[in-house]
Amino acid sequence: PVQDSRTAVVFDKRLESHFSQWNTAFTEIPLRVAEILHRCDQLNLLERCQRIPVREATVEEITTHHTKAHIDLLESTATMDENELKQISQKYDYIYFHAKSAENAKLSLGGVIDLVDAIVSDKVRNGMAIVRPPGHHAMKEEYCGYCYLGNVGIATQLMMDKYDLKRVLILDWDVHHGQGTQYMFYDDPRVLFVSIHRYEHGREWPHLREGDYDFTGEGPGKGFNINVPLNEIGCDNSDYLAIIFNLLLPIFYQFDPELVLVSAGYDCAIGCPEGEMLVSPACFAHFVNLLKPLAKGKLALILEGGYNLKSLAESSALSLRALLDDPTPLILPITAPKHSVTESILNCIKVMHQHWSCLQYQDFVEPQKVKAETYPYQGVLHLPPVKDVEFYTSQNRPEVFPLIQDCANDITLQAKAELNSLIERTVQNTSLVVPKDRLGFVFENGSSATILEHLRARESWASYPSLQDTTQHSGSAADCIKASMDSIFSNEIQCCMCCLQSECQHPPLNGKPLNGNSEPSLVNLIEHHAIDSKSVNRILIIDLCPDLPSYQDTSKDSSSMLYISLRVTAHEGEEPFVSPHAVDIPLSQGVTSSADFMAEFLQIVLPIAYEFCPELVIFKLNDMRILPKHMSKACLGHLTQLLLGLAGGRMLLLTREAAQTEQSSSEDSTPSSSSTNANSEDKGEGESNEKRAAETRSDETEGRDEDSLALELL
Ligand code: X5A
Ligand code: ZN
Repeated sequence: PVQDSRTAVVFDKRLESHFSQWNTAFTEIPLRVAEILHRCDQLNLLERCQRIPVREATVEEITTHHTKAHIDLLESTATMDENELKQISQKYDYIYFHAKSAENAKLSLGGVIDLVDAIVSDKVRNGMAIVRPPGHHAMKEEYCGYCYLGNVGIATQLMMDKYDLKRVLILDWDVHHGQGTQYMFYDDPRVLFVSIHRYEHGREWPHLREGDYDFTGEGPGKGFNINVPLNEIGCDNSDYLAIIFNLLLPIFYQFDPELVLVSAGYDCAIGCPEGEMLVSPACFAHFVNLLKPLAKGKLALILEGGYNLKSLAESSALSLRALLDDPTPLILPITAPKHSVTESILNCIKVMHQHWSCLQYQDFVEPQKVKAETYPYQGVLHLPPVKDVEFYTSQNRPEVFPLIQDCANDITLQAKAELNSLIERTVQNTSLVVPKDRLGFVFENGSSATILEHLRARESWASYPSLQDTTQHSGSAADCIKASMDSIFSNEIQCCMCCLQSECQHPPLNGKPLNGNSEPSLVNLIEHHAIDSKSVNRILIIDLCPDLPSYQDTSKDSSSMLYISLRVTAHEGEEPFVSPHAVDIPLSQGVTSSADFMAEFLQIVLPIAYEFCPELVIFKLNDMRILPKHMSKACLGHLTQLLLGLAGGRMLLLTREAAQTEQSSSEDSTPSSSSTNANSEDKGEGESNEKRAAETRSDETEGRDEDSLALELL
């Protein structure tokens, strides 16, 4: 591992010692972390990370959540004989004790604390704890569900105490409800706890009434606990992304966390018999990519569950790779979420809309009535449930996904083979080519030197070795665009910024020439240079339109192109234009803040883009000066970062140099009153996109030239 890497990993051989000696149904086994490490090593990821050593958590640390009796009992198991271990294990729900359990639990927690501390104190940017035992089911004085100590909850509490953090986001994507963490912060508004879990109206373990969507927190913490119950198995990428786009991301952006912790259980990944869900390993890289712009990139993934070794290892490795900023692997186009998932999203919006103004326009939503009798259990569960309710078995379970359904204990060999080949097929793109350089620049002939000077003035200039090379390509606007596409599709660079003088006519699909009549139009260029000559199948054009063009349907409708215009102003009474090839959404009041913009982007643009599944994204920024004064450049940085999740990160960013530089008059909407606060106040210098996005904010307040701001976006 390299010492100065900005991504940290935590792992330790000692965490492979405790296991269940009697009950092989307890699948929380040492091989889990061993397999993850093996896969990460195969992909050469560990050597690119900084390793943070594990150490045992102290009594003081542990008692921020647990009682002294809880630790004492745990520690006493270290010297118990087999019989005693067996007996005490039986007192708890889904727990085994081993002579090494106490040590492993303390090491796991200690490692998590040190990782999170390193991130908060800016020693590293982000990281992953590949540790066991997990922690999110551990309660104040009760071991539960393979968990002894509340790793994520305790780390959160300690960081809030030590660094006076005011907003921490915990996203628990483990397929089980993280009740231990939920209880810990149920009345604390500083912690936004979000759990997406298999629920089946209470039929799924741990069968808690408080795992449902209507448990939203209490007292000052009301609105800061979000449960997204999945009421059927077989939920896939589309279901999870629908939840993230429609419900979670808007809230995350409004919450504006200072730190993001993920209870990263991979038991929702395809093939895991606990979750019986279908999330593909590559999709976790997208989850990470969607979270990275938050909290200035301060993001820690902490391993919880995940019991199919193959998909656990692949999913974890791809998550780590996303932390390292490798291009996000392509996933299949998303489709409509399941009906039951839509229902859960709407129910969550209904109970959350009063707490989160970003959801308020969805006032009309009518939730499904909660039927009390569908909940088999009430209150907190202390012992394994008496099975007096109808549980799903392989016999009576609704037909959701036959293959996965077969993944129960009675799985046949053939079904197992089919399942494995399905996993194999979803394990895609791990050998995805990483371009030589991440970013290139081209300048149209005659561009003033201003942009270049601004770039050279930056400390981060040195981290772009491609700059000098690609500037040699400069020529006409068309030459620039062609050169960018060549470099991108030959994997020389991942994305490229084109600084043009010519106006890329809007809308591009009407075929107007780029610059007078001597150059082809943008759409012609794309058609000839990418779609025809490089057989690119789908290109997404996102056009940030400053003014009021009405969309003219093109003579050359091409299903290879989708054109989305983000209209920042609109004529009165103007209707949205939607065709298979174009989406033009004029906001009736015009965009007045980053909040409007993020709402439109997260809930309309991103889902459409993920359904379209482009192989190249063209982000057309136009003349930056015309953007409304309430939309911050930091917001643009976030959009860029989010769009980079598409098309394997292949992006062409077209920006037009302003004819004359003007002083920026932009002011952000005040964080407290705006419904989305996508801004960062950090002025730190760094290599991360998030950092650069953050920098745009400080530039803005300093009143730097508008055209230089465009360059911060990658
Ligand atoms: C951390 C975790 C699962 C307990 C399984 C209960 N625990 N069936 O995934
Ligand atoms: Zn789990």
